[in-house]
Amino acid sequence: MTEVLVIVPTYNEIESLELIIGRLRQAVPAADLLVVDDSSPDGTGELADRLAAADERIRVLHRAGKDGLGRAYLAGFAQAITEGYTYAVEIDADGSHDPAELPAMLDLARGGADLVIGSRWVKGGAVRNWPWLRQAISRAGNAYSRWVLRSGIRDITAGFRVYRVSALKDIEFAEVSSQGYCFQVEFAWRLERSGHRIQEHPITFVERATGRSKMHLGIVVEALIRVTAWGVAATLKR
Ligand SMILES: Nc1nc2c(ncn2[C@@H]2O[C@H](COP(=O)(O)OP(=O)(O)O)[C@@H](O)[C@H]2O)c(=O)[nH]1
Ligand SMILES: [Mg+2]
Repeated sequence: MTEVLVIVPTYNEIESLELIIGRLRQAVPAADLLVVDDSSPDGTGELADRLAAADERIRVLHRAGKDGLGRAYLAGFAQAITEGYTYAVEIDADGSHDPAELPAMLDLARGGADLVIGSRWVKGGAVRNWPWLRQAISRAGNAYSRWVLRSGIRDITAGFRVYRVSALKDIEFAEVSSQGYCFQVEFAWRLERSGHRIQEHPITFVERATGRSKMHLGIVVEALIRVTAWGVAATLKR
C-alpha cells in the first residue's frame, strides 16, 4: 500500500512513454504508477506491459478502445479509491508536464489542499512551444469558464493535478457527463462548488516534441456547450 497513485493516460504515446515513466520514477520513487491505455494501435500498451513486468510499482490498465481522456481517468480514479491510495495524480504521457514539480504539488496536498492544479496561467506559470492559436484557446477558455461558472480557478482545463482521493469520493462518478478534456473543468468545478480546497502551483507546460496531440475542434465545442449549460443552470438555481 502506498500513498500516491500516478495515473498516466495513453493513446499512441510509444515515443514518449518510457521517458516519462523514467522521469516519474526518479521524481516520485515511492509512488505507484498506473498507465491507462485505450488499445493504442501503435503498441503503447505492449510497451507499458514490458515496463510493468520490469518494475513492480508500474501497472497497466488496458481498455478496449479509444474512449476519451475523461473515462480513462475515471477508471484510474476508481482504482485509486478501491485500493486505498491517499492521492491520485494526473499527468500527460507526452512530456508536457514535468514530474519534477510533483513533490511540491504533493506537499501542497499534504498541507491541506484537496486538489492541486499545475497551472500555466498563474504568476510564475508559462507555456512553451505553443502556437498562438492554442494559447488563445486556452486563455479564452479559462477566462470564459471563470466568468460563466463564477470560478476562481485560473487554469481549470489543466491536466496536471493532484487529487485527494477522499475528495474524489465525494463526486458521484455516474453523474460526470464530460467525455473529453472538458472532464478537467467538470471535476475542478464540482470540487470548488462543494467547498473543497483548491490550490494552483505554477508550472511551465512544454508542448510535446514527439507524437501527435489528440486535441481537436470537437473537444473545444464540447467544452463550450457544457460549460455554458452548467453556468446557466447554476445561475438559475441561485
Ligand atoms: N487513455 C486515453 N488517453 C488519452 C485519450 N486522449 C488523450 N489521451 C492522453 O491524454 C494526454 C493528453 O493528450 P494530448 O493529445 O497530449 O493533449 P494536448 O496536450 O491537450 O494536446 C496524453 O497522455 C494522451 O495520450 C484517450 O482517449 N484515452
Ligand atoms: Mg499534450
